[in-house]
Amino acid sequence: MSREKSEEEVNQYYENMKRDLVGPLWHDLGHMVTKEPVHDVEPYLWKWETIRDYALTAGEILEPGKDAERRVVYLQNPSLLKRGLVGYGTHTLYAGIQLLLPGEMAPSHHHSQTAVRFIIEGDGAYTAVNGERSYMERGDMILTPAWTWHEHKHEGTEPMFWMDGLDVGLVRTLAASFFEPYEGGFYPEEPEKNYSAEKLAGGAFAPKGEEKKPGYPSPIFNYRWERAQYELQRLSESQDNEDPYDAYAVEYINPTTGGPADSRIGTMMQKLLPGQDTKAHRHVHSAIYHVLEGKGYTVINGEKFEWAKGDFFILPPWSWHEHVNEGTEDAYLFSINDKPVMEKLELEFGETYKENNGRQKIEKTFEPSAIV
Ligand code: 1HN
Repeated sequence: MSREKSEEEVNQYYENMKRDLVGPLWHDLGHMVTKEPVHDVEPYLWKWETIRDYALTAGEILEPGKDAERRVVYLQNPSLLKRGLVGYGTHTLYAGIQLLLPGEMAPSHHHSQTAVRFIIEGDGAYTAVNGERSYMERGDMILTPAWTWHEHKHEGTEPMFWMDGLDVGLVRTLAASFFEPYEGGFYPEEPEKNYSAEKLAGGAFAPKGEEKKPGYPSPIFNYRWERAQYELQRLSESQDNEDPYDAYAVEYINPTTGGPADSRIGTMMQKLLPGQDTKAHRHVHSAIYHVLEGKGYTVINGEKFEWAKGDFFILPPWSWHEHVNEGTEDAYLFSINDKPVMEKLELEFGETYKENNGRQKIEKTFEPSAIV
């Protein structure tokens, strides 16, 4: 077949296409269907002291239930802010640090986002989920599944800090966000207190990667730190249980399904023994990490992110990463991820780093950079 158009006619053709909002796939296929995941999620790290100070100062400025729905300082990924995505840690996940002071209450509401909480500091406050109270202690992981009514109240004497993890970016992208306050402020209390934590022994965990069976929603709201720690202690007694990429790791599960505790946000706790390091791998799912205990670093795409107790960092999708415990004590890393969603959509995929015995070359060390 002969090509009969002059260069000028062809150029005009492309100009006309733009005007009529159609496009030539023969030019653009490579941008639409990339050979590998393309994203604009930067890795980043926040120091605990910085976030804690901002939260405490918020304690002097406003009160939940009076001036605000919740008193939370959220983590803002700088690369996503450039696209106007406010409150994004990764393209799918949000994390914020909530402060509740003694005597304060945060009123009941519900939303289509699913939420998990991880308790950082303090005790004597509870979250009520559909009226069932669960008192929060350091290291606990609490579920607030999408659409459940939830409120918080502090009956203790010291400031209480916890991390909220929600699938804000995912729900926004899918245009599926709904929010509603509870009329009357607080949901009627159910008689049982700490039911899920006490009657159901405070947790359900499985070695990372273990095969899962299908079933029903999780009856556990509060996955107790004591139980997670016990499980990790048991695993770390034998090197056979070591995961090459995540050290000793448990995923919080729904005991009735064997699947993830929350249906959209994955939750994991890793233990690294003093001096222990892992090999690098990468996967489609992204994560937000919180350092419960310890001191060390994570290498993300050749950049060293040094962390200590309380810090938070972003693991972007499809990024090489390995962890190192540099301290003399055990390190515990809690993380939330979007793996359950990727798995449900059959998009999850991973790869291991083959060179240099699985260790990346460190090219630079991360420094937080305030936006000016
Ligand atoms: C939320 O409901 C809570 O209930 C905290 O404590 C943070 C961030 C975005 C959307 C809903 C809470 C939140 C949130």
